[in-house]
This record gives sequence, C-alpha cells and structure tokens, in this order.
Amino acid sequence: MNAPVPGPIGLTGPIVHPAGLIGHPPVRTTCPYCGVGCGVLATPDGQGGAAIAGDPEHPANFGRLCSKGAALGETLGLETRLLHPLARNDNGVLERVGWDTALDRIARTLAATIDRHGPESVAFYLSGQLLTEDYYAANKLAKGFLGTANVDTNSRLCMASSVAGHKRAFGSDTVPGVYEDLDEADLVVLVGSNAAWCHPVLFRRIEAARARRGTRLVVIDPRRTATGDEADLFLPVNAGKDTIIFSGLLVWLAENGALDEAYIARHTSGFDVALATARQLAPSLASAAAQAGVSVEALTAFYRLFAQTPRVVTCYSQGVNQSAQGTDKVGAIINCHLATGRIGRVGSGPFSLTGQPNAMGGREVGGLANQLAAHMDFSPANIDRVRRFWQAPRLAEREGLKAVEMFDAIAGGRIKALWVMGTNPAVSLPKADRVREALRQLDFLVISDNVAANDTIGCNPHLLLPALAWGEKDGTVTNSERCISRQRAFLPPPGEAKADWWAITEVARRLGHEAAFGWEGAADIFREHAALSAFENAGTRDFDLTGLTDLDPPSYDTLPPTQWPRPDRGAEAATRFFAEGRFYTPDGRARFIAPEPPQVHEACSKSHNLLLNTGRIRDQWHTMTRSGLSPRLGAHLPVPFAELNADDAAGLGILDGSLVRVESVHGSVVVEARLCPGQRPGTVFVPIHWSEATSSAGRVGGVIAGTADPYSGQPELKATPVAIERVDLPYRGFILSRDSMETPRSGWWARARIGEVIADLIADERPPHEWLREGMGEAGPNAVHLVDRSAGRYRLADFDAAGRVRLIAFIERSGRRLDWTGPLAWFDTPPCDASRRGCILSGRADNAAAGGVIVCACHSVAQPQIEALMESHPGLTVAGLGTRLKAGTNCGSCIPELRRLLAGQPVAT
Ligand SMILES: Nc1nc2c(c(=O)[nH]1)N[C@H]1C(S)=C(S)[C@@H](COP(=O)(O)OP(=O)(O)OC[C@H]3O[C@@H](n4cnc5c(=O)[nH]c(N)nc54)[C@H](O)[C@@H]3O)O[C@H]1N2
Ligand SMILES: Nc1nc2c(c(=O)[nH]1)N[C@H]1C(S)=C(S)[C@@H](COP(=O)(O)OP(=O)(O)OC[C@H]3O[C@@H](n4cnc5c(=O)[nH]c(N)nc54)[C@H](O)[C@@H]3O)O[C@H]1N2
Ligand code: SF4
Ligand SMILES: [Mo]
Repeated sequence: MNAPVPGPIGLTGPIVHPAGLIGHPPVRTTCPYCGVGCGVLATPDGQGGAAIAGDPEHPANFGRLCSKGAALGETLGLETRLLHPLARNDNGVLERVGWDTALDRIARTLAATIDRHGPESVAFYLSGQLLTEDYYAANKLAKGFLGTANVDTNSRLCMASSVAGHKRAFGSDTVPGVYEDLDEADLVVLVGSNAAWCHPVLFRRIEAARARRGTRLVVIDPRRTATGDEADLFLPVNAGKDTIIFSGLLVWLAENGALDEAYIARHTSGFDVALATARQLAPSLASAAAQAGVSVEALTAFYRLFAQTPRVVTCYSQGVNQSAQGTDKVGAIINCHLATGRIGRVGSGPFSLTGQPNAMGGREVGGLANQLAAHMDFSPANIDRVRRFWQAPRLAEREGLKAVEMFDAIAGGRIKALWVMGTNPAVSLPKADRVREALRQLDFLVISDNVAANDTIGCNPHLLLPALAWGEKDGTVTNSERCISRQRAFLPPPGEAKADWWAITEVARRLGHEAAFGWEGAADIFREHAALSAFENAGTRDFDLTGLTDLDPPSYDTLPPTQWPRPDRGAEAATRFFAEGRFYTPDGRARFIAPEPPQVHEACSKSHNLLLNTGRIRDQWHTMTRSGLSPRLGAHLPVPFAELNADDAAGLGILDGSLVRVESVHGSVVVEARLCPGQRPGTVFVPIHWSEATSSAGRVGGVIAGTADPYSGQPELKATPVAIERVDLPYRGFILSRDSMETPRSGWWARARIGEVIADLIADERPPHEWLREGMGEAGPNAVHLVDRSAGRYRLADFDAAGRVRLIAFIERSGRRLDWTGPLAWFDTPPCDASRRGCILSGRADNAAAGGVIVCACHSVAQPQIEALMESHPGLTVAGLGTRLKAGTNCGSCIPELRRLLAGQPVAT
C-alpha cells in the first residue's frame, strides 16, 4: 500500500474541533477567501462545525455568498491541520516540541544570524491572508526592531502593480471608489478580471445593476471566460496589449471632445506628454486594433460607449497586475479616468479588485518591502516619523527585497533565515522549482501555517508553527473598497494552535522588546495601528484611522464594517477620494502617465512560441489547502488541464482529453488538454491550483518565467513562452474510492475530491495488472473484475460487507481520459446484491440521469440533469432551471455556465 498522501485532499477520517460554543448565537465574521470581503454568519453546531450563511447586514454582500463562501462549513475539519509546533531533529525528522522551545530557538537564531551576517540576512515572507494585526506585528518586528526591510508578501504577486500604479498617479496607494459605484454605473469595464468566478458576489452586483438600470458590461481578456460570456461587448485582447487599448482610448477621448478640460487643468499634470505618448503607441484606430488583436468595429464600439457614458467604472485585476508592464497598464487605465474627471464620483472611477481577503490590510501596515507602515514609504521624513512612533532601536532605512529578488537572494546565500507565514511559495512563486531549492538551502526556515503538509512544508523547514485558522482567529481584514471588517472566532483553538501575532510578539519579547510588544490581544495591536495612521497625519496621508484610535477591547469586538478614511471620531467620513482633486502628490495634482510600448510576444522563440496564461477556476482557492476539503467544491473542475485553441491543438496532434506537456525553459507540467473556442490561437491557459500534494505534474508555478514589472516588481504570470507536446502514456484511467481509503498511484496522477469520493486520475506506461493489484493489496471477497489483456482493459469494483461500493478502478489502453461519471454515480446507489455488481463494470451509471459534471455546486445539479430538462422543455431559461432544479438559485456563481448550456455550448471555459 502507498503511504497516505499528505496535503489538502487527505485520506484520514474526520477529526473535529473540541466541542464548544453549543447554542451560541450566530457569530458575525468575514469570508476568508476573496477581496470582496463578504460578511458571514457562522452558527457553531457544538460538534466542531458550523452552519454558514451570508450576513444580510454586511455592506459588501447584503447576505449573498458565492459557492466557495457557501461551502465554508465543509472546510472546518481538522484532519489536515497542524496542531503542535514541530522541530526538525538532527536526523532530519520533524518532532513535536513545546512552544517555548520553538520560540526560544527562533529568537536565538535570528539574533545570532543578525550578529554574524547583518540584519538583511533575515527575511519574512507574508500573506494577504493574514489578519491586519498579524501583519502589523511582523512588519514592526522586522522593520523596526530587527532592522531588515526584507519583509515581502504574496501580495507582490497579486496587487503590487496596482499599488505602484496608484502611487505614480495619485501619490498614494488609494482606491478612489466604493462598491456602490458598481450599482450606480451605466458602464462597467472589466479588464483582466474573471469576476464571475473570482469576485462572484461583486459580479452579481454588476448583474443586478444591468437588470435594474441597463448598465452595459465590456470585458477585456485574451480568453473568453464565464465573465466574457456575459458581456455586452467582449474584446479578446492580445496578451499584454491593454496599454494599447487604453492609449487608443485616450486619443479617442481627446479627438471626440470627451475630455473634462476643467478637471485636467485644475487637478492634474502631465496630460500633454501622456497624450503625445498615447498617439505614438496608438497612432490610428486601425493600428490600435491590429496591435490589440481586436476588430476596428469592436474597438470603436468600446471607445464610443466609454466616451458617451459619464458613469463608468473600470475594474481590473490580475490580467492587468500580473504583467511585466502591469504598472503601465494601471497608468493607462487611470489616465482615461483622469482625462474625463470620472474619478471619485458616484458610479465612476478606476477600481482595482483585490484578490485576497486582506490584500488591502497588508498594504496598510506596510507588508510590502518597499513600504514602511500606515501607507508611508522609506522617505527620510517617514523613516524618522515611524522610528519615533515605534521608538524603534534599529529601523530599516532602505527598501527591502521584493518577493522574486528575495528568493534570488536566498538562492544566492545572502538571506540565511526566513519566516514564511500564510503562503505556499513552493507552488505560487514563479520559477517554483528554483524556489524549492532555495528554501531547502536556508540555514533557518520557519513556517507558520494551518496545515501539516503542503509543498512549502515539504522543503525541510527547521520549525513548523501551528497557526489559528479561519473560524478560530480574531482580528480585522480590509476589502477592495477600504472597508475594515472583523474576522471573529466561532470555534475554540484546536491543539496548540496560536495566533500568528502572538508568536511574533513572543519572539520579540524574547529579543528584549517587551515594552514595544506588550500587547495583550488583537485589539491592542489594532489601536496602535490606528494611532500610527493618525500620527502627525493631519490630512497629509490618505490612510487615516484617527477615529478608531481609542477603540477599547469591547468596542473592537463589536466594531461594525467600517470604511476608511476615518479622520474623525464619530463623524462619518467621505467615502470616495479625488472628485475634487487633492491628490497626495507634492503639488496635489494627479500625474498622467506616459507608458512604455508593451513587449510581450517578443519574448517568444521558435521553440517556445505559445504564450502561457495562468489563473483561477470557480470553485477552488489557490493551492486548495482549504477549498480542497469541501466535497461539493471539488466536483466542478476536478482535473488539472490546459485550455487550447482547436487549431493549435490540431497542428500538434492533440485531442480533447489528451495529456499534454506544457514546457518553458524553467520547467513543465503534464495536464489534460481541453479544446476550447474561447482560447485565442497561440495561447494556452493552465489553472494555478494544483500542487505536488494533488498531482504528479500539475504545479504550473515551475513553468513560469516571472519577468518583473520595472516599477512594482510584480512578476509576469500571464504570458510565459512555452512549447506544447502530446504525452502518450498508453494506459489511462481512474480509481474512485470512498474518502477514507488509500489507493495505489501510478506514473502520472491527479487527485480530486468529488462529493464523498476521492478520484485519482491515472496514466501509465505499464499495463495495470503489473502495478494495480500489488498496489491495492488483496481485493475484498466481494470484488468483481474484468481483465482483458489483449485489449489492455482492466476494471474492478470492490464492495464492503454490506454491498456498498468502496472502490472502482478502470484502466485502459486509451489516448484519452476515460469517462468516470457513470461509475461515480454508483457511489450514491444503495448497497447492491451480487447479481448487479457486474453492471458497474459496464461503465454506465445505475441511474442514467445521475453522474456528470456538477454545474451548480450549491444544489449539486449535474449537466445531464440540465440536458434532460432542456430536452423535455424547449425554450428553457435560467429562471426555469432555477424553478425546476434549483440550479443557480443560491449563490448564482454558475449562472454564466447555465446560460452556456442552454445555448448548446460546452460548460466551463
Ligand atoms: N475562485 C477563486 N476566486 C478567487 C481566487 C481563487 O483562487 N479562486 N483568488 C483570489 C485572488 S488572490 C485573486 S488575486 C483574484 C484574481 O482574480 P482575477 O484576476 O479575476 O483572476 P485570474 O484568473 O488570475 O485572471 C483574470 C483574467 O486575466 C486574464 N488575462 C491574462 N492576460 C491578460 C492580459 O494581458 N490582458 C487582459 N486584459 N487580461 C488578461 C486571464 O485570461 C484571466 O481570465 O481572485 C480572487 N478570487
Ligand atoms: N502562475 C501563477 N502564479 C500565481 C498566481 C497566478 O495567477 N498565476 N496568482 C498569485 C496570487 S494573486 C496569489 S494571491 C498567490 C496565492 O498563493 P499562496 O498564498 O501561496 O496560496 P494559498 O494556497 O492561499 O496559501 C496559503 C497558505 O497559508 C495557510 N494559511 C491560511 N491562513 C493562514 C493564517 O492565518 N496563518 C497562517 N500562518 N497560515 C495561513 C494555508 O494553509 C496555505 O498553506 O499565488 C500567486 N501565484
Ligand atoms: S465573493 Fe465568495 S469568496 Fe469572495 S468573499 Fe464573497 S463569499 Fe467569499
Ligand atoms: Mo491574489
């Protein structure tokens, strides 16, 4: 038998929190996934779980949740959790130690490393999934008391170009608008955002505005996504060419009398240079269209719509930020809003959609290596101010290394000690194979995490610290619209897990900084954070929480969602920025930006002539350490894949369902091909969610080049030159098992959880009889087999004593994936007697309507059910599907896919 596989989709039975809080009323908290920051009501069930509902009073979601938020109750089990500090002993084995031992060792080692190699030999790599209080504590310890600004975060991979873009244009990292603008806009432009899948509750707000006031939706993305499908106008931009589209728009606005001359004159600088540059980049409509790869008609339609619609919000996300020219893209977008004065007014403005639940909080505390704290940078005045406020003995006086540089410095031996907190860089950083090597090379690696195993934890840490997870941790997060919400605990801490801020504080105290780290709880840290934002501020800095500086613990506990700025106690602040100018630049004017010509396709070579785009799928979160635990979320897209255009595929002999190798000069993945009309020729899309814990070769970070943007240091994650080839492993198949079983693995595999079933997709060189039987041990006495060696076919079904299916394996000589939907449906059938067991081996479901891809995760509605209804009800609508099958009636995240099905198109682009 193979050893149980660690990681998100584990194999042990359920382990739950200690009972507690029985009969407790619902606890108001915030969803731990995306930056929409939805309010959640969690009602503990007293058995370690909780019922989850949307908080009707939260201003981000007014009670709505998407499929991920709605499934949070399924992710509270402890089976994959890290519950005790672990230390690596002399034999390289992790063994349990007490917190005191662990914390003493960190303090001792950091001090010794700094003594020997200087403060910059120590680094922290943090996460937008930490609470603001954790983030503040880490930043204060490192930058103020250890003297190293080598503190960066996974937000470098996520928001850094927006931060740099804001600072270049506004002089500060300010998001000017609020969510209400999406309700009030007449035009919403989504650039590089798959909001239908990644910010679903905001997308529902946009859809509601479309229904209510006829808001138009334009989507700009090289890939026709579920979001693009919903658009009134879809612009399939060539990768990286957004700057051209928005430069062309600036020219159009100037030539068609759509400028707000008064706003430009009164509140901005640099317009003439920006316009001249835009004219160079987009000398004519035809040129802009050709460079961007869209038709002149479509581009003109977009420009007209923009010019004629005063209320326009341009939302952008990773198709803009994760780009070697991301900061310029942000600048080109902001230029068009400044030029029309459409900023900070109801229903208009540029709007960066943040990714992680606390991406914004991280920016507020200075989680990035080039920020100090409270939106201050490393200018001499700010260094002096923060030093005095913290009474810091060795404040870092220059910017630290940004994520990619930081890992280069680790590889080069300049950084000796690293503390990773709340992120999985061995998966998520570009050149991830090099990152793993670098991590293994460290003299001292500490990892604070919720889980006992992930790819980063596989890189030989010296210490592992168990952190409180969502539902246990307590503090604040800030969402995309600057709204600070409490995340509150509703479960008791399991094992010896502790808050991240507590571990940092304890290390600081051991280093002799008791007074500066004297906090008793999260409320104390928040109050200090607010006080720093207020310190010598007087309106000079956007981030201002003066009104929250005297929150005592009880008022912190009951703090309602609160938007910043809060310059006054009591008084409600204005919620938008910049309608009347007053930017945070030295002259108070916004700066127009003159972008560089984007160079993306130039990176391709003869041997690597396709561009690899990466991103997210609807129902998984990042490396699946939490969302992978949910039975219903796994069913949506269970297999790691590469989306290809059919013409590209045909040229390479690739069929839908073939295995393909996607390879760059840095590394490769082997995943399943999906041919997809929404994919531009010359491009491939691979999702980011698979790691070594869930697949043998699906970790796409190893392929990514990650060329950094010159201003933000954010790596390009959307356009890596790659080559593709078909991988012919003659035997393909799957092993489905009840989730408490171990299954054998073969050459290539990927693992998913589909309902109560663990699905291992398999491909191998060798015929199954050579490895399968051996790997499985003795099949039970009830097993049925079908072995046809000449046809290369092997099928097996095994049953427990009561006749319930416990395992089904189908392996065959086949160039494509075997359909598992029929066999999967047998797991839901009642125990079957010996006479019917052989039927399973036919591959058909017991009940023809069962099985199939789950489209609606909330109500478990599968594609065949929908298709059956479509047949019996011609003219069926989304509403009709809702009435009859409940599909799409809860979170609505699947509505774009329902529409596709009703239009006779394949689901899930
Ligand atoms: N389901 C789900 N939701 C999530 C997350 C998750 O893991 N799963 N993660 C959260 C986080 S941290 C983040 S950062 C956000 C990300 O949210 P999004 O940015 O919406 O998601 P991505 O899939 O990374 O990329 C968005 C789109 O950018 C497009 N794109 C690629 N290159 C270009 C280009 O050159 N120009 C343009 N215009 N578009 C381009 C891609 O094709 C893709 O459709 O999602 C958050 N929400
Ligand atoms: N190719 C490519 N790469 C990408 C992206 C892409 O689009 N393409 N997107 C990038 C983006 S935008 C992002 S945000 C990153 C995300 O990438 P990661 O941050 O690496 O992904 P996660 O799976 O969210 O990892 C979070 C880890 O922190 C743990 N954790 C969660 N909460 C806490 C906590 O409170 N305390 C502690 N100590 N641990 C906690 C979880 O168990 C998990 O192991 O990926 C980036 N990488
Ligand atoms: S949109 Fe979904 S994932 Fe994002 S915060 Fe809301 S419920 Fe959570
Ligand atoms: Mo992100």
